[in-house]
Amino acid sequence: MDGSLHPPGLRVCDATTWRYAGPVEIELHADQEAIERVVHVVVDGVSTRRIDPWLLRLTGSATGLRRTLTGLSPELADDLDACLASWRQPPPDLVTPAGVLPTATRPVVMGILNVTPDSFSDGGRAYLPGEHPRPALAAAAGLLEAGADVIDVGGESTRPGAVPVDADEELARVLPVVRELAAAGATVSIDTTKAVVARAALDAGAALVNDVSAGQLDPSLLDTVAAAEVPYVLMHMQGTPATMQQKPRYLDVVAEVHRALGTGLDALIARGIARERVVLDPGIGFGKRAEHNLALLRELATFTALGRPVLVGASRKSFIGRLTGDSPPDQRLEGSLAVAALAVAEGARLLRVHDVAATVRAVRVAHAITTPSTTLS
Ligand code: HH2
Repeated sequence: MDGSLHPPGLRVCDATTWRYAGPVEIELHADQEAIERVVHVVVDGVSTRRIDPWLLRLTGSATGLRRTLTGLSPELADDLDACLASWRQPPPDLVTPAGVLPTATRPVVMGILNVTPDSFSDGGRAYLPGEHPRPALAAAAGLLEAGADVIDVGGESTRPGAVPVDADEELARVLPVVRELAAAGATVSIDTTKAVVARAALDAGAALVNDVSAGQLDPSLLDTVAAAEVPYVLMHMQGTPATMQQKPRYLDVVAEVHRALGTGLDALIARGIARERVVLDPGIGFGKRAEHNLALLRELATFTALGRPVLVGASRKSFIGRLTGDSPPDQRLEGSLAVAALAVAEGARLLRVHDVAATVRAVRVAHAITTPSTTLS
């Protein structure tokens, strides 16, 4: 990471005991001059550790950290207050044209509907060209029956090495499905990187756009989202689906993904997408090795401090297979449920999953445990 290119930013690394006046750990990312100035403004009780020329880790009470940051810039102190207030806290509800997703109250489950022949775990199950869209609609009915709050419809696999699909083919796969589901009252998300597909799906009744490329593959998609005033899932990916798993490299994956999502969120706002419509996703498996995925999941709470709902899409992914005796995708249920439950405990509010019924039950229990006000009447 080259700190000199960016405005200063901070990341709350750990605020687990902050509400009980425990210490807080933060990282400050700034140019070298600002990092060196901290030595002169740091207050008693705050310790500092230089990670690299642009990155400083500070640990101390929230009051001590705030006073130290004020010595650098009052805006940074305000940022700290905002990040602490959001740490593992329920984000506001997500308002979509099809209704409200109650992220403030409970985790929301997004059922995956891959209308593709080649998705890594369920390719071809919901997409049989001669019978399209009947199998897809039947699969969607099953997901809704199982308790999915949203159906995420995708017409192009993003697995490493998947064959790219042109817009006409993608439209032919997703549109009949989106249209029918939306007409039946379901909340539909369109999983695409193409503006033309997003536009047509929104016209057909989709209520969210899920773009694994963060607008990098077709930047006009962001204008489509801004004009439609719908929620947008901003996901982190290193590279492109074709290249992403070749050699994923990070100095500090959590810090780098955090910074990318923070700057990405600012860029979306500058482009006309309202902050309250953005969902953040660390992009499990997208340009990440298994250890990177584990680090991101371990420190998921750091992303909640950005103040937006956090989505996790780890269902059946290969790192779960590697941790469970090289199990194939359809035998990764327990591992996927473990990820979903722990993600909820760390503050995730949307889970993108294949196994909806089991996930709904697992996250209901995880949510009850992590919600002190839970009562069972
Ligand atoms: N993962 C996949 C696809 N879309 N979107 C978000 N926001 N987050 C994710 O983690 C994510 C995603 C890949 O999973 P899947 O759709 O099951 O496979 P494929 O891309 O092969 O269709």
